Amino acid sequence: MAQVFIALGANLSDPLTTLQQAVTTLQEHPALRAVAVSSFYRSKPMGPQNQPDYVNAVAQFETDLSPLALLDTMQNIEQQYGRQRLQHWGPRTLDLDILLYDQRVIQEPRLTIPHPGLTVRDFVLVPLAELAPHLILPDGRSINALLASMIDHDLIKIT
Ligand code: ROI
Repeated sequence: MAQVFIALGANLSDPLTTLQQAVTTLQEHPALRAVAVSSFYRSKPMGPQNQPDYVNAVAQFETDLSPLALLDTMQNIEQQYGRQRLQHWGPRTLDLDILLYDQRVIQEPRLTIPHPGLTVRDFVLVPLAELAPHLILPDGRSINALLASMIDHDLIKIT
């Protein structure tokens, strides 16, 4: 089974409830075995500032799905929650990003793993470090070194 980390984010129509429900949907999915879920955090929008604050979390699973089948599964769940891609880097009902799939490096038109935002987004690194404090990325960098290089965390733990 592959070890995978999924980032969850939402900033429209009660994002905390959306994220809690999305975690349940993932945990109950027959192709995923739930391992752990991080705390939930409120974060300032990265990108355009004229949108609501986000709620973010990271969840860890084991799965036999291939990376692309896992991506399809995540996109199906996003659709189920009414995800609309209205504008690039704009607000979203639910965003599910595959951060890591074992130590695989994947560069395909539909899928880049590790997720390119992972190393620069505090709202991903902080919850990921909660679950995997000793994690080393495929390129050899440690999550601790990445966290230390972030100047301030504009994050508030909410649950
Ligand atoms: N900003 C925050 N704080 N959290 C997100 O999940 C998030 N997702 C995005 C963009 C628009 C880049 N900004 C975000 O896709």
